[in-house]
Amino acid sequence: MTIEKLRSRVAAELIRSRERTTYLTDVVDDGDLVRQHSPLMSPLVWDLAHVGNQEELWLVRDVGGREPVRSDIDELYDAFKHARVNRPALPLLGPAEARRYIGQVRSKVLDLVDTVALEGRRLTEGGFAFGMIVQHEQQHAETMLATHQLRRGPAVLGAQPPPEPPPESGTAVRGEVLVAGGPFTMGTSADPWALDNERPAHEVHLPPYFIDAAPVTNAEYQAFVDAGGYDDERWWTVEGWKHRKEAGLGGPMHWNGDGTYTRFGVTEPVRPDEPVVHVCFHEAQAYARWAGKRLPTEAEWEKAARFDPATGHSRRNPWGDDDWTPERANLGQRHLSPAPVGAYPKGASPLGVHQLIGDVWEWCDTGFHGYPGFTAFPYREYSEVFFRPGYKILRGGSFGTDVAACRGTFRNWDYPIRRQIFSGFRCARDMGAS
Ligand code: AVJ
Ligand code: FE
Repeated sequence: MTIEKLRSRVAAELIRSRERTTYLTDVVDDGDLVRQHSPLMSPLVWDLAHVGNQEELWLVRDVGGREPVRSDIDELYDAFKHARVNRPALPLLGPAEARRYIGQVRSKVLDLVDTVALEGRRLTEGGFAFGMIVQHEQQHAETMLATHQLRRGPAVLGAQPPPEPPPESGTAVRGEVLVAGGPFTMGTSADPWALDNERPAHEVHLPPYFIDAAPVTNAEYQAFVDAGGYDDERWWTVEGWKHRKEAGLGGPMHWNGDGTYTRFGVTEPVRPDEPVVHVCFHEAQAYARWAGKRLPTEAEWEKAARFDPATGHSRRNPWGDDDWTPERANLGQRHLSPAPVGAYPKGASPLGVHQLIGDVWEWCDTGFHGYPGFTAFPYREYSEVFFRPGYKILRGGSFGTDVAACRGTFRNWDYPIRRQIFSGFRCARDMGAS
């Protein structure tokens, strides 16, 4: 790619992410922007100014070496200084002030996109710092979408861009795929916008295993509920059972218990063939044990998604190294739900595993850690400070994840009790186990 092309791609991605942020924050009134819809989430107006503040820190000040737009608010929007639950009590910028602030930052940044050197300095090589900020804004957009799901009251969201039917589905995808034992390349050293925790590429040997060809559906999950899975301690780990009791779990979050769920303010019958969403790691793990299976490890998930047995190489995404197109995966808030299993045959991996990218984040039974040779870049706070016990990995993105923040190597993590995120799962098992 020429430098000119790279500059216009960077600008286009910045603009696209801001369109989404603007949509998610303009569609509600000021009351809904400043209110806390759940103690798990920030007020939307905090996310809004935080996105601008990170952009100011990394692009205006660090990349550009420019004077601060505002030096008085860094502390308010530092995610490490204030837990989400405490953010509504802070003297935050109001909606109008926040919008003005992020607009001021953005106009300086668009100027930098045209002028800053994009080679020769690691921070900006290949547009990295800009890509990091695009991904950051898109990650917060998904977080804001999860906040919308927790908001009560009449529906306000439409899919963006306007609703389109998912691609014609072939036959529903069922069953498991056998992945032969052997080495594959995990992670990447080549992708210019890959974040530090995806690096470096390294070889991983796995014994043979089975992995589900599709995520676990609502109908399958319902069978676990109907079989009394939530009342049978055998299926749960000690930690999971403790949480199941303390939290009073009885089914996925946002299921109403009468065969309906409520999504973004709309109540409708649970669709049986969609991937189950809004389950925590413990629920996923209990289902898997009940089904005689287990959750995949992160490496098993990535091999199923990227490994091409014909070439021995790992692809960027299940469908290949090409960019995403709408027929390949349900990404980008184009639909406000996961799509039925089988809806994306063009996005299947060479091993025949479907819907690894998009629809629902998939819990993996692996903690968050650095790959061999990991180095924090550009700051320890993005990943390294989270390399500690207590988190579980999620892979593949959801219907609410933008393509800029999703690829076969992208790693997400959260606490195993969390389910306000768009989290589902698929199962795996050892060859030989049944
Ligand atoms: C990668 C989704 C776990 O939201 O905590 C946002 C992304 N990092 N701002 C998060 C992130 C800094 C992060 N996750
Ligand atoms: Fe952030």
